[in-house]
Amino acid sequence: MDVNCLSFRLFYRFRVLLLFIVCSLVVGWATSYYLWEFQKTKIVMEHFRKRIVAEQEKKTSAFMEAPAENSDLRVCPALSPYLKGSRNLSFKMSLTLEEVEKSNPKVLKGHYRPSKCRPLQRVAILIPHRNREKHLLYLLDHLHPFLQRQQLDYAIYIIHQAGNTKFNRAKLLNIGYLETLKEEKWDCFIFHDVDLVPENDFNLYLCDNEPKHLVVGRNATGYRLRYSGYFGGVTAMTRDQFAKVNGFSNNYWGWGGEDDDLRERVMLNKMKVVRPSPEIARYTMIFHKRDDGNEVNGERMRLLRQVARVWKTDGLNSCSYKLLSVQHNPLYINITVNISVSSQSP
Ligand code: UD2
Ligand code: MN
Repeated sequence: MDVNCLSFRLFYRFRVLLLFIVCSLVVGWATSYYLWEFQKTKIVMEHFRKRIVAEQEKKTSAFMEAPAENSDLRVCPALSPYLKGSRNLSFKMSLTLEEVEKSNPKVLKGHYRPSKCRPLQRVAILIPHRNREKHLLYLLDHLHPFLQRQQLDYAIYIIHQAGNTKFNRAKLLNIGYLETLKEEKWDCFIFHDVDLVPENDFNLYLCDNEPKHLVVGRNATGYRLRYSGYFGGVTAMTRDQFAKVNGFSNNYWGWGGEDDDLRERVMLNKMKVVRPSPEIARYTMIFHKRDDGNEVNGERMRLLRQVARVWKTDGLNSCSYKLLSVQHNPLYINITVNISVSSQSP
């Protein structure tokens, strides 16, 4: 073998060795990166878990007057063992109500209660609605499994505004509160937009010692709080907290202002708004345009200036409407109402 050939072979082996070392380094780096990311996720989840358990245990005492039935069962843990954390949501165009019903066999007439433990709060989810059937379907598809993983005793109510007159989100939610209390003595109310889907099941649909705002961030606003007093989208108030502020105002027709009005009422009653941490309180808002019949309310600024003067006489105690029907569907209870100005209390 001549010298040239020998040096070529050595050089070739050296290059193979070098390639091998580079590949090993890359594979090693990638593996350790993924292990580190995995470890980090585990640490973050554990951090959430500890913090929420501590917070929830502190609040539990306020709800020790537990529901009478199933009283032989132990109280559900402060944090359900079934939680999965943050998830990427997807919305299937072809989804049908039958499919969602099939995948939630334990929900009966819109209601679910865990069989293995006893939750300390009974939670009514109230959703104001008109002409948003697809959004409702997507929300039901995500919310039912989400709430079951949280081991809640809950029911989903849709408060449906009949007719084409201006939409009134706040009044529909007042009606939801009044009508659902005729069915059961709910402890906690979640006022919920139909198009907001929670991304992280550590965002507990339970009430606190103070009114709770559950939407810190959403996809459309870069997951940042829109402004410091923001109280829109999804909020949780106990039966007593909501009664204390006399509910929402009934006078906000069309888009905007009613959420700020509720916050004013909370402040006037010496309560404060609490929020879960921003990593948890994240939502996807299903894209939509402004609906016909929900045009911006030009009166909202004027109304907001008079909250302190009118809150005691405008709210739950002055909410007049005509109840048209209450239907118990498999996945939700549908309450249809006529709230046009001329309608009267039932
Ligand atoms: C914001 C608030 C919302 C409310 C509203 C002003 C967030 C995330 N949400 O929502 O809580 O304060 O501003 O009023 O900041 N709806 C129907 N049919 C209609 C119109 C409205 O079902 O024709 C219901 C539905 O549940 C919807 C909600 O009312 O999610 C709020 O209306 P929007 O989604 O049009 O208003 P948006 O997204 O600006
Ligand atoms: Mn919306």
